[in-house]
Amino acid sequence: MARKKISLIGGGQIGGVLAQLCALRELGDVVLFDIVEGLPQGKMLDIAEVGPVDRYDVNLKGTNSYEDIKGSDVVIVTAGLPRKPGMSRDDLIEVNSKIMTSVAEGIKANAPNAIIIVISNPLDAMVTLCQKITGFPYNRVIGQAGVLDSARFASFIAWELGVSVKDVTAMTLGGHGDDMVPLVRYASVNGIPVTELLTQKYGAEKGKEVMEAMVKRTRGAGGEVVALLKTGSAFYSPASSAIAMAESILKDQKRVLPTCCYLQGEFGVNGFYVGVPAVLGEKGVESIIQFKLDAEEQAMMDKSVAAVKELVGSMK
Ligand code: TXD
Repeated sequence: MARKKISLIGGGQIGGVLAQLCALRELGDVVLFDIVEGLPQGKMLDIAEVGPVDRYDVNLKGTNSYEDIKGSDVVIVTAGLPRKPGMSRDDLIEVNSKIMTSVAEGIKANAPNAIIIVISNPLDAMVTLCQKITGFPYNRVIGQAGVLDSARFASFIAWELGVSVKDVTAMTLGGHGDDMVPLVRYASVNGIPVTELLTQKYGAEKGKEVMEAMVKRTRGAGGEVVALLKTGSAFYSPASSAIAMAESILKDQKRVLPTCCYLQGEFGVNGFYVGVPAVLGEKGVESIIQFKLDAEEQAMMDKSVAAVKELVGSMK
């Protein structure tokens, strides 16, 4: 089997962790691109020099030239500014739209067959723009938000119940904003409903309150990290989340992961990128998994989608 090639556009905080994770998992050869001279070269040299310790054997290259991304199977985009305390993701739209425009042009010209995973914020708008400019089919341009938002939700549940994070499944749908939709009804500990476990622990009323607090914390979890770091936003967790998606694509695993996908009628949404469960394989999004939302969930989804529409509409 030919070696896979992964290109990472943006060599900042998330880009560096992405490169290291690709190497540690030997997902393929890795190119790290940034406009800052020396930054991607320095990071890749640093990561390459520890191959003998971590025992990975992949080619790692830092570059300021888009030519080097030729032949990429997967391109992950983190180029763009992160939030500072007090900022919403949407505050980044103007500056990051300009960056995304040049990035998408670079990918289109040099890696026309790649599958693109966008991480840059505001996520739903940046994926939309990236697809528009590249003109790539929708199944090959997707965004990472849901894997991370879901992992945050699952973490809070595990900590609350005192059980292993390995045994909790939880999922969020919708946009990557404060109106995202954590799916309370389907959160489980190895299949046992979390709502039931919370009722056992606290009684029905207090159990509901505890769940509501976790939903609220999930929605604000990115901001919680920003407020602590003060100089940027989360980077380990978004990197690991995008790697789970990239790995499913590169190895054709067909994992079902919450993914920012272009919807054409699914969940009642038409013509917008929104987070939904998708099967990720060698073709990118191979299918979108639909199921019936109850009235409350649908109302939350509608609100989240409305926010995405407004955000996308605000792009010049
Ligand atoms: O889950 C998610 N989707 C996210 C998204 C979770 C957390 C943070 N998320 C967003 O990712 C965040 O709001 C930012 O928009 C991106 C990247 O975050 P990161 O923390 O990696 O930001 P850095 O460290 O500032 O890195 C950005 C890099 C930096 O090295 C710049 O020089 C580079 O982007 N940059 C460019 N690269 C290529 N081309 C252009 N034009 C360019 N402009 C800046």
